[in-house]
Amino acid sequence: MSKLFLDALNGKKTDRPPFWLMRQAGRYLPEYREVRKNAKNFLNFCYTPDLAVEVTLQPLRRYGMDAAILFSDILVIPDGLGQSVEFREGEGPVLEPIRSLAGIESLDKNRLLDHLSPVFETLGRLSKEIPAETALIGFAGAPWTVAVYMVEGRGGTDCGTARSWAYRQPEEFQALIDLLVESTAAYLIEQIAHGAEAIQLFDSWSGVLSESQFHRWVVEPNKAIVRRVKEKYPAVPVIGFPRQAGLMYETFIRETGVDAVSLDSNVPLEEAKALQKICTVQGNLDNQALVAGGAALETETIRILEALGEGPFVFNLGHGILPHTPPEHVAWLADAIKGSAAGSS
Ligand code: 1CP
Repeated sequence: MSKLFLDALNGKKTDRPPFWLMRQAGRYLPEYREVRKNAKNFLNFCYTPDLAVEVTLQPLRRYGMDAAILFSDILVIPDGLGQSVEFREGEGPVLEPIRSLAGIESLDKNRLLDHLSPVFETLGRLSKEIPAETALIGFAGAPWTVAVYMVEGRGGTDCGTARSWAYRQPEEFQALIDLLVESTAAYLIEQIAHGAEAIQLFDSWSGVLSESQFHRWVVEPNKAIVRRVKEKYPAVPVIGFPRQAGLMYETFIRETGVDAVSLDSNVPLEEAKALQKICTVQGNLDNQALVAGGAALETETIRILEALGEGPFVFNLGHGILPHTPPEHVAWLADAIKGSAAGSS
């Protein structure tokens, strides 16, 4: 059976745009909060296939998205490499920061895939449990974004420690990025072997870099991972997400070889339309419009569908769904997209 989401990623124009939402599993859903209440340790939650399968399926049951995304986190890679990673309530992730070559050398890539085997089990089970028309997305953080967390030790910074290290000691920083390229490619290849049908690489902090640094730490590592994954699985589409890359989006698409690009909400729709001529685009509803609902949500949704709906296009947000998003606004959005088939009014 052909899957709408995979058709769009393969550059086909579809009768209506397929959709899924970044962070579609999460705290805005009461049934997620219920599961999370009994799973205090977030990483253990990610490594428990029964729970990870259940919360991956929750948004599909309500809204029938065209794709399921594996429930996990980008920080399972540093955890799998042996860095200390903890998720604290109300604070987000906290890591023991790595700021020297010795720190990089203390990481052990040989334990990674064994450590992450529960994730592969989750994918194997999901590929059997999701509806036949739904695609399964695997993912990882891209090296720059994961390195930012590894070096800064937490989120919510201006990435200054990582940016400064990358300028002062580029060979050292390169060693960290190289380790992440290798680990991430191996991890994604294993995800595909266990049932992932498409891959998204999240480079959430790519927007803080200058042109030269963007090229070295975002374009080159994403390109290297795409090449390795495609060597093994040429037919599996890869979505790049160099968030807030602005004028660098086009270079990113042309140089990395991604099949699709996820656009943040700052990208003008005219520009998104131009990018659609070189690859499938995904995005880019403002997550605050989804919180607001009503006329604001309707206007924004229609603008996007009118500009990009002819495809190849995947409807999504510009960044993850916010925890205080009313579930009924998501229901309205799902209906609006499903009702937007070419020719229907
Ligand atoms: O229940 C909770 O309190 C945990 C909240 C949560 C969730 C639901 C975190 C902590 N991670 C996740 C799941 C997650 N993370 C998914 C699952 C699939 C889905 O989309 O439904 C995915 C794809 C991610 C990816 C992720 N984690 C990114 C990249 C995308 C983005 O939002 O930019 C990043 C940057 C993270 C780090 C992270 N994990 C969790 C938090 C609170 C953060 C952000 C911390 C910060 O502000 O820097």
